[in-house]
Amino acid sequence: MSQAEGWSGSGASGVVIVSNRLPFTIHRSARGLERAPSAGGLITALEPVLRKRGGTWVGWPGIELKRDEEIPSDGEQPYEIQALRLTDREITHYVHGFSNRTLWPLMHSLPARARFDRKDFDVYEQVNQRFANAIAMCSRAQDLVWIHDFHLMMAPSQVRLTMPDARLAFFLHIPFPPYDIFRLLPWDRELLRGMLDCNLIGFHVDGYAQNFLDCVERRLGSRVDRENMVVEHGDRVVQVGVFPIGIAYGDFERRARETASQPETQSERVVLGVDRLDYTKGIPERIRAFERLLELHPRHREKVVLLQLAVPSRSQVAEYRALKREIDELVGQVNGRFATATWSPIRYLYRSLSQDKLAAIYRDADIALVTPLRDGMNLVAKEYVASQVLDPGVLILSRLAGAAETMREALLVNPYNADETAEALNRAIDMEEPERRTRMEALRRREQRDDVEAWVHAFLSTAEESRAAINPLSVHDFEAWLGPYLTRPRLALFLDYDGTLTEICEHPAKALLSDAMRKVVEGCAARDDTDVAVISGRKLDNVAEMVGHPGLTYAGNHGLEIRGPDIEDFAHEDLTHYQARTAELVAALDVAEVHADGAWTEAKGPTLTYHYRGVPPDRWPALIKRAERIITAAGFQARPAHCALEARPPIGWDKGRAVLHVLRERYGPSWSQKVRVIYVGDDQTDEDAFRFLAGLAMTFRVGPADTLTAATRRLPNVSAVQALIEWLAQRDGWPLPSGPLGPACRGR
Ligand code: GDG
Repeated sequence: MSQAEGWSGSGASGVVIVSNRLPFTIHRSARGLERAPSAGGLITALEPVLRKRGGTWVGWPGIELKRDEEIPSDGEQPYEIQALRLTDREITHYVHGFSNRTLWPLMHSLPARARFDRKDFDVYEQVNQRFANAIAMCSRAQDLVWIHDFHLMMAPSQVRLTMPDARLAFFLHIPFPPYDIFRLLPWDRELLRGMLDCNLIGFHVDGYAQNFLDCVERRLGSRVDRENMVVEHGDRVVQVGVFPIGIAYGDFERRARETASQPETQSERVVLGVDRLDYTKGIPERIRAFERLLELHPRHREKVVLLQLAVPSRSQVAEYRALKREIDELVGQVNGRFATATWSPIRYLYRSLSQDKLAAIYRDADIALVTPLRDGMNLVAKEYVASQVLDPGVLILSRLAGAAETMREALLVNPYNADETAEALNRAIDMEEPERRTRMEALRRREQRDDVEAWVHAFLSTAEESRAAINPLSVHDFEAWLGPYLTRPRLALFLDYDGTLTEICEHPAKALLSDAMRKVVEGCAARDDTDVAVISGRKLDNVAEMVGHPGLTYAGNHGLEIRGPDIEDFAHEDLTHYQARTAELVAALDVAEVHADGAWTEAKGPTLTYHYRGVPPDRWPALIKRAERIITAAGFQARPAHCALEARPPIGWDKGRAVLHVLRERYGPSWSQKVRVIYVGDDQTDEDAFRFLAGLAMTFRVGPADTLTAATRRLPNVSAVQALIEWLAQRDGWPLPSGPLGPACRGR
């Protein structure tokens, strides 16, 4: 038995399913609170799985419950339920706001419908945090936590904070749009980073996975290996996979065999549409295509009907109510135009049916017209196929549904093209039995084989087995990133010191340059087309001494003092003034006793660093707050750094401005035509340079991916920096080592 089969509620390791909605929805009625099955593809797919295997389901019951209201129990619940209560405000901003009005249209490549509202996003983040808390409460270390869909894209990071070793997996049920759509979201990087805190991320089709990888590479600067579908996220490697969802095929087939015909399908030939009432499903477009059929091929009048079933959905959102009105009117228009005394072309039902009835209707429909404008997968197409147990019908399927990637034997159409869809309908109505049978049998075989159990098994086996690894950083990566960029005669290479050229040490005096790093930096400096500058928060003399190479440019105190070949020595004009004031600041910090338990201050002339690395982490927030207050009161700016606070003069000067100063001094005002710039740093203070140099340089942020960066790319650690500098030292003309560079570039 594989590990995946071993996941069950009773076993040592279980599965915790997390989705916005629980598999049931609570309704208030005269009899009190009642349960009803939830609608939608995710629930239809996963509920039978948990029913069979056991485990826990974390989600929201779909209603704001009063404090004293308990969820009615269902005697035969074969798995645990962890119900999350959402307030009215959370429902407004998290469900109807960010999930339904921002992400849903954007992810379906309909950005004009998307609304971007900071408040909605903030509440989305808070509710994701609440889900993360609920997950932490009900899962054990060995469980697999499987988070579902766009409502919960940030929950993984929040789980990771409290359970660093949790086994987290994510599946997106809707499309992942191309880069130029996803980047429209003001918080796109936050969501990408949220997902990347999982070990495995699954999509329905390869196109969505590729779009995701594009966004990760271009928006986060992470290293991506497309061949193996893995992403380097700080010191972790994340597996991305393609898992096209299936349906409970056997269930549908059985229902279709056992349920009697329904009145809705007992007369003319039936073209069937079944959807949640949603603008992505293309219902108005479908009605127009059917109208077009009746215009182009009048012989079908009085012989064919369009039976459209629409399940009420998101009716709290104004756009969905408007869509309902649009469909009502359209149905009225078409029926008004073509109806005769004995025939109406469109039969429209706005309600939910039982699965048995649905299966019987699928079975008896001659044609399924499944034409979403965009759809992650679309289960209706698959359910129709599974229900074709008698005379086989014809499936017409939108090319823009994920299902079209595999259901090639369907008649594929562009849902925006009414003429094309009308012609496909005409062809389907006339299709002879042998062709219908051939197409349907092929479709049925595939759906039977790739059913929902197979999907769950494939996903869980990958989650269990995958020990995602990424090829070590190699010359090919640097060639791809920097080859096209290094097109000027000279290169100016700016390097931060602590955490970039050396590991961060307990005490700054211990952060010595390794021989190997020294060798590659010197290799770069020895080239007559490359100028190296080291730019640090240390004092100028100190950083120059630590590196110890006379030919380099050095910038100390975050660039307040600069010295180097071909530039006049520079000291910012306010240096002396602030030098005097740092002494007062040291005294103020002393008085406030923020030095207790191993914190200490390092006065560096006009700036000061307050180091709290030696203090137990639970005391950090209070100490930081106190130190920040004192620093600000003394007229300095308090800026976060690595386990430290920097007190800097508020004079609008930072590492970014210092870099520009060096470039102008050394190469003149038109420096950008002569020189290419690379900047490598690991610290928050380097972010000033990354922001300043955006579009003007290639920038690298070193270290774990636990914060956002403005840098172009990320490097995981100091070894990777060494490999980069080695590549730069040996570039063009020099013999390049093949394969991995330097020592192992993986995390230490
Ligand atoms: C999301 C993605 C992806 C419909 N009417 C009734 C009813 N339904 C059921 C169907 C089907 C489900 O609703 C709809 O599933 P879809 O896949 O078509 O669409 P979404 O709800 O948008 O689902 C989608 C899916 O997640 C899974 O990953 O395929 O792309 O958007 O199962 O049968 N069920 C009942 N009565 C109805 O009247 N009982």
